[in-house]
Parts: sequence; structure tokens; C-alpha cells
Amino acid sequence: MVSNGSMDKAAAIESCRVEGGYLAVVTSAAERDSIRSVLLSVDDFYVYVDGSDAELEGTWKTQTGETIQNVPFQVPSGAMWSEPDGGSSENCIKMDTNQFADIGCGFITSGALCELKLD
Ligand SMILES: [Ca+2]
Ligand SMILES: [Ca+2]
Repeated sequence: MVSNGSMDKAAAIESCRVEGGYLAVVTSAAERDSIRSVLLSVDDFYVYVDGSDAELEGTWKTQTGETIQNVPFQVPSGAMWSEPDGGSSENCIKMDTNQFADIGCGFITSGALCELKLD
């Protein structure tokens, strides 16, 4: 589900917790694309997902400290740049309608992509 509202990474984590879940981890291009196809109808779809490489640049980890082997970074077709491109200044991950990219953790997005606990 998407928790809507202007939020930085810390607020995104908190909003998922309040909803009874946690920031979603996306681990393949197929998962990314299927989530996106469902969420294209959400206004201003531009959300944080889980992942941080603050500890070791280029190694992405979840909130719980597990390494994400395959972060499905993506740029718009025809783009003149690649992602991730932010080095140590961009240690969080956002997903929007045509990108999956590293961004600064203080960047204000329109929401958070949450996974709800099924218990
Ligand atoms: Ca980084
Ligand atoms: Ca970037």
C-alpha cells in the first residue's frame, strides 16, 4: 500500500509503522514493474522504498540490516544518466512512475511504499 503525504525517509518509515507495516523492500525488476502497474493510478506516485547504502557506499541494506542483493535501479528510456548516481550524498531509494533511483534521505517525496504485516 502507499502511505500518502509529504515525507522524508524518516517520516516514510514512521508512516509505514503507524499503518501497521514497514517500508517495502523491492528486490527484482519484475517486482518493481508489477508494483508500479498497480500504483500508476495513485496521484503523484513518488515514494520511498526500503534500502540504504549509508553504511557502505554501493551496498544496499534493509532497515533490519539485511543486504539487498539486487536493487532494480532504473532510468527513463532515453535518459542521459544512470542510477545510482549520487554516491555518498544519496543513500536512500525512491520509486516513481518511470524511475527507481538513489536520492538523498532528506528529499521530500509524496509518500512511502509500505508492506503490511500479515499477522
Ligand atoms: Ca549512496
Ligand atoms: Ca540518484
